[in-house]
Amino acid sequence: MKRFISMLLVSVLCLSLAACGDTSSTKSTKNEKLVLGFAQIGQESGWRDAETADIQWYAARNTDTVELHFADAQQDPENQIKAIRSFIDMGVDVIAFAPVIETGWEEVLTECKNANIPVILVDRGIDSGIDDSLYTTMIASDHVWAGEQAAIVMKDLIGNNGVVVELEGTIGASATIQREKGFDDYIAANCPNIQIAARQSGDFTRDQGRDVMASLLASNDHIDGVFAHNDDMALGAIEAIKEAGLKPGEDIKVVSVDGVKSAFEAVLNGELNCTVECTPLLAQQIFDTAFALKDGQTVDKWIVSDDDIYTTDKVTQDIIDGRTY
Ligand code: GYE
Repeated sequence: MKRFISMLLVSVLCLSLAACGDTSSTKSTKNEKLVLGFAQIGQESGWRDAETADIQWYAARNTDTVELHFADAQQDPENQIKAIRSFIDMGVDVIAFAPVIETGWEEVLTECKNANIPVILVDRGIDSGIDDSLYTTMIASDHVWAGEQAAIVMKDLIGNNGVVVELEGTIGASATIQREKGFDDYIAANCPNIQIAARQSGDFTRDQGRDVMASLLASNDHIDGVFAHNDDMALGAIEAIKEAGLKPGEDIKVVSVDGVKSAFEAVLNGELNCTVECTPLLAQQIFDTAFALKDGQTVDKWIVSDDDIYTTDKVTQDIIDGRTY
């Protein structure tokens, strides 16, 4: 079984490498397969890797009906724009991408529209000021909801009183802006005795989560709670809290968003108090939607994920064992 899985992984890798290097036109010369161009953000988090694996795994299992062209933008929106332009040149049926940041997309999305190629935004949105006819649909979690849920849990954990710091994701990303809005608005409206003492970006990475938390611990006399905009930064913050001689989950409460397996393990061992789920398993919806769009069907403007909240009372070893990412 292990051997089978590793062979499949190799073929997924080959497929994605072949896809990256392929700039030839496929639509006009090939068959009735769905040709999808996907411009991924990068590999900043375990969550991102899970999303990529899910998409590539789906494509590898469905080579008879699907042709995936996958590009990794290495966290640079300019690389995503280049990838999207190369998908337009290839004449793909549908373009999907996870916008690194919210702004800067008008020009390239206008080019997609002029080429009659539907666009699916995946897991992050674009600035609401942009003409929304420039994309067809968005498949993503409700990040404002996640921020609000994190605030509600934090309020309960610290007894509606204390000092909280916030580890922000990538500056300018919708996931950052909306999680922060959900969290901050809830605290401002409901928790007059909770002070948000600092907000600093850890760019959704574990290393920066650890470094930023270490400096916040050094510059603040007392911290009751940390809200990390993703699990990787929370896991980094947990390391920093331990290095400072404190107990994460007890001395400092830790709440984050994503719900990856390593975060569940930290919830089970008491170091992380809660992770609000944001599912990265979007491949089925992405491809179903792309098939519908190729077929000329109309789809909802926002296909919202169904996510859950995982606190200590909810995470069991069985749940962890059942988590694939
Ligand atoms: O939470 C984070 C990732 O855009 C929803 O990006 C996604 C976020 C996710 O790097 O871990």
